[in-house]
Amino acid sequence: MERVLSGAQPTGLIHLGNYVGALRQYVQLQHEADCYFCVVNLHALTLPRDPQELKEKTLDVAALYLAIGLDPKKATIFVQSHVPAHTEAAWLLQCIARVGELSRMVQFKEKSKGSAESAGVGLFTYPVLQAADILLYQANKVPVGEDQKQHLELTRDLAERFNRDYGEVFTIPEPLIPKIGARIMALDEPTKKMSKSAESKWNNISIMDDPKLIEKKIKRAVTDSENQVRFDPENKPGISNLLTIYSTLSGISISELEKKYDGVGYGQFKKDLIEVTIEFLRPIQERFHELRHSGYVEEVLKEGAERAGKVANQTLSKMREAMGIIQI
Ligand code: AQP
Repeated sequence: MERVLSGAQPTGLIHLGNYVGALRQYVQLQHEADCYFCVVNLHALTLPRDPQELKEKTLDVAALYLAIGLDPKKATIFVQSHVPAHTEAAWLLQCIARVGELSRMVQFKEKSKGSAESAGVGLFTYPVLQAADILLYQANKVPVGEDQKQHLELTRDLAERFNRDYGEVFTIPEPLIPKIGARIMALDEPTKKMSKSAESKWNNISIMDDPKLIEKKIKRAVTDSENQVRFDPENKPGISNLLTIYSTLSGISISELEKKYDGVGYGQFKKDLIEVTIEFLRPIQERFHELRHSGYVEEVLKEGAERAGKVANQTLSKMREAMGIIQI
């Protein structure tokens, strides 16, 4: 059976981009593969965070995993920091990673705002921790959005280098990037990706947004002056982005939607998309509220950490052995 590993950072509430690009795949994959899904809270420390908020958001994201349909009987759900093997494996991999390859990471350039001098070291080395997250589970497949493609390539390079220099320890993972929705764009600036940590609240739709806010956000979403519902990401990024969201949430293909709204205009299209989004999120939000403070999330995470720890420690032990780290 194939092994799958992926995770989301508790840097805010999951948004539709996270869902469409990655988490939607988690739900499907849990029926087909041996899946490990973590809340990568150590990654969230790469930029300054309020400690209390980080704790809450870690549990929020775990509760959202369950609310979107992840079943702890089928998939192992855990928090990254609960499996200490991740940080040790990251150190071992840092010793074979190169400054040059990490300097080429686009996300580092973006998040450090071009100023490497004042950027945190954790922000610089975080793709290596991400490689450790993946490689410890011998994952064959990693469901992610398009923004993670470069980090996955680095993970593969590190795994291949380790296997070559120290002997075969790691499975070489492949990214699973969806054909549609791999990069959901910001509603207010559709040439940039939708992001949790965006400054403007009009950037994204959080899975927990209430109907009124969803309505406001979609009404304000940037389109163009053509008033023609047509999928053309280059010339019509705003409307194409909304079509992608509409299609993935409703299950109606983009070409059918184009036909449906031919000659109808943006007003009706947005009105229907508001309805589709509210109805799609309603059961997820209800389930989130049922679970979040019930004690169940913590139970799932405890059991998940035990299960994940067993697999991770086996690989870590092989890494230590291969690198000459004495074990007693
Ligand atoms: N806009 C997006 N479209 C499609 N997929 C996306 N993902 C993120 N943004 C989009 C995918 O969601 C998964 C979890 O992401 P993450 O928590 O690792 O955060 P991120 O990739 O750094 O992006 P965010 O959500 O915008 O967070 P911040 O603002 O904190 O950086 C990943 O598989 C990612 O590819």
